[in-house]
Amino acid sequence: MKKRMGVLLIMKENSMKVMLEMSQGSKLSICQGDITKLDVDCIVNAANRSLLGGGGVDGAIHRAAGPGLLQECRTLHGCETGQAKITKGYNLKAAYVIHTVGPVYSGKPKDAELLADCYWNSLELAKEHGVRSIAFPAISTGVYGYPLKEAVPIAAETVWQWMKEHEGYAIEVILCGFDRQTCELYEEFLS
Ligand code: AR6
Repeated sequence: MKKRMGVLLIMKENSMKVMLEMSQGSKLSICQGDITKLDVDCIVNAANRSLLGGGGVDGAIHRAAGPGLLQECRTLHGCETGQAKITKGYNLKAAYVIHTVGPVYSGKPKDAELLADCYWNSLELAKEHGVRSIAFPAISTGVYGYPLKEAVPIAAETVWQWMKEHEGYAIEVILCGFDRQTCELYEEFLS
């Protein structure tokens, strides 16, 4: 992927921009806004190991999905860092929520491995459930302190690598940035 600077000026809330496409219909898009509002088969939650809710995007997803989500999460008995578990979406437009646990940033090489695992394992689980459109928040870049400039290339590269390795499986993957800066970094990286 070539890097190009300063491409994105302003993206409207929840507007989608296709960045990369494959011949059989798979797309990698970016979107700025609230992930809970997206009309996709599945949204990914940046959860913690308890899977029992929290702040940030986790809190927003639980609020939007309603109490059924927490009830189902209680039956999952947590999740290890880098792994992923799936639930229904309850009051969300999305039929499914995949809960993955990003690393707390420590500055060690293991962080990048675990962050990549979150994207990869979420996509594997999505495919097992026949998901054809999935949106990711920028995992670990909030409370867990992963620097955006380091997290963005890992997210984009892992997702694109997975899509290339599963070329026969048509899927739209959306990298959803809550703020403009996140989207600008995705766009610069993917352009
Ligand atoms: N839609 C899209 N992205 C969002 C939204 C939203 N509604 N809200 C926040 N973000 P964070 P983490 C972005 O802190 O760093 C929770 O308490 C946000 O701007 O939600 O993986 C969990 O329970 C940031 O770019 O998740 C864990 O304890 C990104 O989502 C812990 O936080 C991730 O920020 C996980 O920390």
